[in-house]
Amino acid sequence: MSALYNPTSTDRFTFGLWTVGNPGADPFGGPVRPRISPTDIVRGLAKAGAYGVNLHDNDLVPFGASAAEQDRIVGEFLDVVQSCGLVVPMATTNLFSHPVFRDGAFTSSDPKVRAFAVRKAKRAIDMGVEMGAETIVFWGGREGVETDAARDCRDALCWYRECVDFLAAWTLDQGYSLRFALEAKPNEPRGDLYLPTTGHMLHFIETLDHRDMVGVNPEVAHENMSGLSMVHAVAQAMEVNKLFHIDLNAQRIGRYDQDLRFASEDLKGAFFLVRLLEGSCGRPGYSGPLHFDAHAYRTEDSDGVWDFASGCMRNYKILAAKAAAFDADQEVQEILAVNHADPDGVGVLLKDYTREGLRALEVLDLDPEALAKRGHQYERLDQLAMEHLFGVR
Ligand code: DIG
Ligand code: MN
Ligand code: MN
Repeated sequence: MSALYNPTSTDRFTFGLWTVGNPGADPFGGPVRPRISPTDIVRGLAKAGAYGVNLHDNDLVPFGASAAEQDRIVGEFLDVVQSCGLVVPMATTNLFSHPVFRDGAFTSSDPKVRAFAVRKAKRAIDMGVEMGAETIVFWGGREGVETDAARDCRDALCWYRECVDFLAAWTLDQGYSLRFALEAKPNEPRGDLYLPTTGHMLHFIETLDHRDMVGVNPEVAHENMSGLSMVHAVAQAMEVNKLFHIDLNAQRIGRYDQDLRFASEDLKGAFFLVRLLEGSCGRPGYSGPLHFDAHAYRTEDSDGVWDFASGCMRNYKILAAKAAAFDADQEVQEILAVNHADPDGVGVLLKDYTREGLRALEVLDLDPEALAKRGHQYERLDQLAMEHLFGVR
């Protein structure tokens, strides 16, 4: 394989402890690989060329550990992170594994469970700050129902908002300069999860007290699971400056959350996503960590796990090079220029309403039959993208 696409720490690639540390268990079978310790994961990621490592609180510190135990574990971990030259850009809280959260954490009908969840999240945020994290992700893996008889969804949303607002206010009160990134998922492990897509999250954020410090963490698999476009979800978040983090992986439509190696499915979707993140058509890209929330096939042994990690990073770099070549392609630029042309300056009429603009709009010579006859050369344009992807252009 060409060394041209070997990752380096300047590429901002990160992995969660739970990704390369995934032992391969699934609902139908137990683990197939020996567990890797967090410190060995850090060493392996550094060797693989990653920039950073992320974690849930309980990926590192056992549930219910004492403060002294947590301090010891975190201290040892940070020593290795620093000696390996990695960083911890993101931290998150596991509010989905322990049975206490079986009917939700922030949306549990039991206020004592909600209080416990907020207290656990506070402790995880403190730990994240100690590690230098700049972003706290919240994935509401248990925030949902199997039956809507359980509670009114409006109550759930109200409790969700209360908990996020409380944690945001506490974070500011602590003087932490953190941002929260909310991660959507349409279902699994609950029958229906609240706030199932990035679009839902973007609206929810606008209802929060401290909305400026809250953004989204879209995941490829989670948008694709509901048949939606990750490219459009990310673009909508970027347009309003709310892409605070991103979970990169791959997914086949109509299946459980596969969390596959990045770009190993829907290659064209991954291509246009990387093109968006790298900046295209003169627009700025995304400058945050490129996080792979994915894991190796259950068929893989321990060596295969590192093949998986390398493949995630290499695929991103290969697609970034192909996206740059596509945007530099003279024929691509010509087709886009023709399609976006506005020789009569009509577009500006619709930017801001004025009565003068209205009068100009009313007298425009707009012939729908003639407009309907225009071809767009999208078949040629998409074929050009495909030929860049095939490596024949
Ligand atoms: C699942 O896609 C979620 C959890 O793994 C974690 O809370 C979050 C972090 O990226 N993604
Ligand atoms: Mn996932
Ligand atoms: Mn995720």
